[in-house]
Amino acid sequence: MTSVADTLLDSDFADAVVRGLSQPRKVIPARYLYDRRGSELFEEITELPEYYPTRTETGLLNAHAPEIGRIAGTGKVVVEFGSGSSTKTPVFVEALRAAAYVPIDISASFLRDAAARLARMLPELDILPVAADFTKPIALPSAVKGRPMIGFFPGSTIGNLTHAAAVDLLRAFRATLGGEPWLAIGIDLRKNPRLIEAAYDDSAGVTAAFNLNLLARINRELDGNIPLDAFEHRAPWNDDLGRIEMHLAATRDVRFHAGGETFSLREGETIHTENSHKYTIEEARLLARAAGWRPVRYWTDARALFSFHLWRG
Ligand code: AVJ
Repeated sequence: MTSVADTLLDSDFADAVVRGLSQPRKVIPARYLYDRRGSELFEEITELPEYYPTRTETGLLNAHAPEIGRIAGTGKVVVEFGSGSSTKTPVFVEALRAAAYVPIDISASFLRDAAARLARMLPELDILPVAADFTKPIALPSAVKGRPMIGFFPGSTIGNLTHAAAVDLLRAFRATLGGEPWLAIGIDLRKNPRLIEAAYDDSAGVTAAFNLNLLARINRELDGNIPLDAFEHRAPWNDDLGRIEMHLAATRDVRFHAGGETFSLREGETIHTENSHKYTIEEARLLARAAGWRPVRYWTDARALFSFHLWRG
């Protein structure tokens, strides 16, 4: 079933793909990896042995969510940006004794399922889902406007953005939340690049399938004829920019059409599909300040793989 929101997002997708594949260096914004299939594959990634972020962050939340509640105060509206399957949500909304929960996600169908699952787990909780691209300004449901808010942005999703775009997004969160908001945010840390590369190119090939699903999505939704066997997944660490990148590399010269246009790639040419920036603790705190947030506290695991921060607007 296609909702109004899905339809609007589809035309965005067509524009982004045609524009991105027309560049000298081909690129498609990472958020389009997360259609229903992509969101499912991402959930599988979070359980891979090599993918340390999710289980490390979950450990941090289990250990420290009550303390976050004590510092920020309970009874607030929890607004989750890019909620996905909302798996980290119960521990957070319970520790915060949330007055209401507003999950925001780009995948409308995934959002509906996740909200329904959460409603069964936490029947008392007032859940108000919003299907939207949170990189754009969002009007929150009128039922929660003007109430004290805490943003919840786990998973190091902030790492998808360049530093400049991250600052803009974190400023936009302050505007969306209004008043004197708090933000609880997970940020993946810089570490041995070999560990990071393994996390983004797992031995079971799930991350490769996640990346290649973007081409399958183009074929499905934009009437494309991309030969998937002419592309392979690559995940190189970019040390200058402090990020792991995902690319789809052509394994031979290839020509296809999509969204009513024709495109070609030479062997070895890539489509850049995602960045995942890694921060030091100091860089994470500078990011907060650059976006007008005040860092209040942070927590890391014993191996310093991942960090979770509490900021105040
Ligand atoms: C959802 C953006 C946090 O960067 O680790 C995982 C996405 N891509 N493996 C990340 C992702 C490939 C993930 N984020």
